[in-house]
Amino acid sequence: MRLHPHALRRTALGLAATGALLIGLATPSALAQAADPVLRDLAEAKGKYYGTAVTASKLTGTYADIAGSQFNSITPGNEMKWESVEPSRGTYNWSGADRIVDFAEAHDMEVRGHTLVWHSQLPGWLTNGSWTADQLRTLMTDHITAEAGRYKGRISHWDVVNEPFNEDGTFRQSLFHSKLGPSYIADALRAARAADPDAKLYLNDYNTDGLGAKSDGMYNLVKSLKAQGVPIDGVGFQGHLILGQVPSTMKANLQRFADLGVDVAVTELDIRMTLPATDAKLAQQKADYRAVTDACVAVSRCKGVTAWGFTDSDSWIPDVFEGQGAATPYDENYRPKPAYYGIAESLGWTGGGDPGPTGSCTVGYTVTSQWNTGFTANVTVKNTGSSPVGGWQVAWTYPSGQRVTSAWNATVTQSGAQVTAANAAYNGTIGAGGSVSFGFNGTWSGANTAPATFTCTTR
Ligand code: G2I
Repeated sequence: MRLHPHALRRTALGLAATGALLIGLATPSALAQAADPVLRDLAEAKGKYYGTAVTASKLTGTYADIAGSQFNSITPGNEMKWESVEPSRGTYNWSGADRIVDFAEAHDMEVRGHTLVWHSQLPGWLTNGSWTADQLRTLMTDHITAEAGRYKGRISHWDVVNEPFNEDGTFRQSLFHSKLGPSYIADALRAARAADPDAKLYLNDYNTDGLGAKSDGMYNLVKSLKAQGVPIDGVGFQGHLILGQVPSTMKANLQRFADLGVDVAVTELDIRMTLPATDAKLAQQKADYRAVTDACVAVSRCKGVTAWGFTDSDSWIPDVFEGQGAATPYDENYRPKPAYYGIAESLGWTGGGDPGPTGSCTVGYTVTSQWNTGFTANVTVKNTGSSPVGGWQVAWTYPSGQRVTSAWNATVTQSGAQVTAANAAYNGTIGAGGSVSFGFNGTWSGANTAPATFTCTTR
């Protein structure tokens, strides 16, 4: 097994601390290859950061190794939201947020605080209360003082106000806007500046990535805040994008904000596709990740890019968009996807391009037993190429509502009718002409028709 020096260093530290057995590390397919680029080093050489959102509870093992070795900025996916930190009034829970900030410091990463004022993921006691405008303003500024104050000096950037706009560029009628009017934004920024004078204060929104009405709304707001001397340091462009639809005006849009005298950043990048992921879609996604990173590289006030989760196993997309996913730079088994190499190439990596598919494979699918509502199936993956492969992925669509319930010898995920199976840590390698099998139990009703076609990809 070859490991990148970063991965090796951090893994060795983990070992010393836990006394874990070496065999626990024997997961070659789950880790980057020695020749793979290190995104944080490439970004730093360009004067930028490359970041990821994370889930605090997952920060162990390979997930933590990759987060800490590949990225130099981190954003809590949910742990700093108001409902997370103050679930009942006056009762604070900082455990998830603390864990992420501590992890960042241990791995020399910046922290993007997310988020102080947002219409969503608010605690019930706040949304169900009936408040006067003065009471609500005080609750909001006290919340900012408590949270930004707690992490004072440890947060490089705060998303102070998140998603203040409607699609047409008018203000969203959030709890805050409807009670306080647009002045809540300036009040929030002033409170954040007072609580943590060194943090860069951002407004953040989605569908503002290219030129358009919503981006115009943000532009006019920032211009007027600057004119009034309100503390505003930057604008975040979330970048929740669809395959093949990176706005062609993204660079021009980032640049016009920079020209107002604020920093910019891509704060929540993911690029979703209809499953299953095919080689052609993954190649398009690589071009898309590269284009977004290019836009940031081309704008000197663009501080960095953050992926909204670095692995497909930790992404909000399949939960919200039925049948879509594969939106991040690493697959569910922590293998870098073409998108990862697209980012690296944009950041100046000249390692020779991504390894790409290294072979071809075929799939055999057999239902080995079936009963009233359940069945067991066996799937064989054969490497039909002339050289060994280091990993494989198989996908199919169920024609009659079948659901996979539990699998062995592969990691199987299902979104709607789409099923994706990837090798386990121990059976990614298949010699030329060789094959491996995995199995699963599923449910069916009416008919248990086998999938018509399979896609099979290898690395
Ligand atoms: O929705 C995508 C992002 C849009 N911009 C703001 C971000 O803060 C937002 O992040 C997502 C998280 O990635 C999700 O993980 O925000 C979602 C909520 O709006 C998060 O989803 C929630 C689920 O809806 C809850 O059921 C779950 O309890 O995550 C919670 C914690 O896992």
